[in-house]
Amino acid sequence: MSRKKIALIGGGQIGGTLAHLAALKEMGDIVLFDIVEGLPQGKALDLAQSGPVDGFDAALKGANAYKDIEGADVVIVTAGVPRKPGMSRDDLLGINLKVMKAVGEGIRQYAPNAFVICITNPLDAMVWALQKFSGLPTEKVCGMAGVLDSARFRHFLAEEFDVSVEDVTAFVLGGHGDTMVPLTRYSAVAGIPVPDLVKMGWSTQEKIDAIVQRTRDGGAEIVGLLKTGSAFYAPAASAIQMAESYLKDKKRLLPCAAHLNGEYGLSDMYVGVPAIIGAGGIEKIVEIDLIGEEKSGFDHSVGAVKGLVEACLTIDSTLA
Ligand code: A3D
Repeated sequence: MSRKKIALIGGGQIGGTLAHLAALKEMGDIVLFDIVEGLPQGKALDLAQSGPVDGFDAALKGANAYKDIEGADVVIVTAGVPRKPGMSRDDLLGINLKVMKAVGEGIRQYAPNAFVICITNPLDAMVWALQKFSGLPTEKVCGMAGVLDSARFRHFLAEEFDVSVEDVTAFVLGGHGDTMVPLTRYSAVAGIPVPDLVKMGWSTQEKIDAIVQRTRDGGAEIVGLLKTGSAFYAPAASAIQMAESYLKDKKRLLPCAAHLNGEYGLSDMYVGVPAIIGAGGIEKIVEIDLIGEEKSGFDHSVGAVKGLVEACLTIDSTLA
């Protein structure tokens, strides 16, 4: 059996970390693509030279031509620009939309059977545009944001409750922006919902509210500290989890930006929802009950994503 092929479009901070994780996990042979000459080649060579030390067998190749991604099983897209302090994710729309066009055309030509995971921001609008530009089936194109936002929520909850992160599950849905919706009712420690833990005196509602807000601001907190770019370790780990679920047909139920056509009352939209990822790509979208502030928060977030999609349509009418 030959190895799987993983193509990483964008060889920057997240792209390089993705390549490292994919190699360590022996997920397959890896092609790191970037428009900057030398950057992906240099990173690929450096990573390949860590193979004898870490004991992994994977071919790593840097590339500046789309032909090199030919036949990829998984494509993870981070091409574009990240935000700097003071910028919102939405400020990246114009420049990253052009990048999605080039990337989508490259995937259409050379990797039409791949499972594609987009990470480029503003996420929900960029994955929507990438699916259109690539022409791939909607169930084979999704966006990574919910796994990361939920991981941030899980980390803060684990710290608050002083328990292992492994025992904390959490859901953050909606668009990947200031309007994202961390759902405390669907978040738990070993199955005990967070609202019950508050009643049991493990924390207070005020502290949980502060954690919810810190989760929403999780990306900005890191941008403020780094000053030169945005988070990359946790975003890369999150996309790798999604890719593994596809390659190993694990059927993990993960929050991700999935194409909705009727689900949650929305049509032709990408937004963060719980979905099962298996060998068929996004195999099932799980419609959970949202009540009160959960529902209004989700609707508000969907409204923000719709605004970004409209902005894409204004910039590029071929998307209509
Ligand atoms: P960075 O380190 O700048 O890497 C981006 C790479 O893309 C650079 O090496 C560029 O040369 C390359 N690039 C630019 N244009 C093209 C093109 N047309 N074709 C191929 N490569 C190109 O950024 P990063 O890795 O830190 O972040 C990448 C993206 O992920 C940004 O848009 C971030 O905002 C986004 N991001 C999303 C999340 C989510 O949770 C959704 C989290 C963190 C970052």
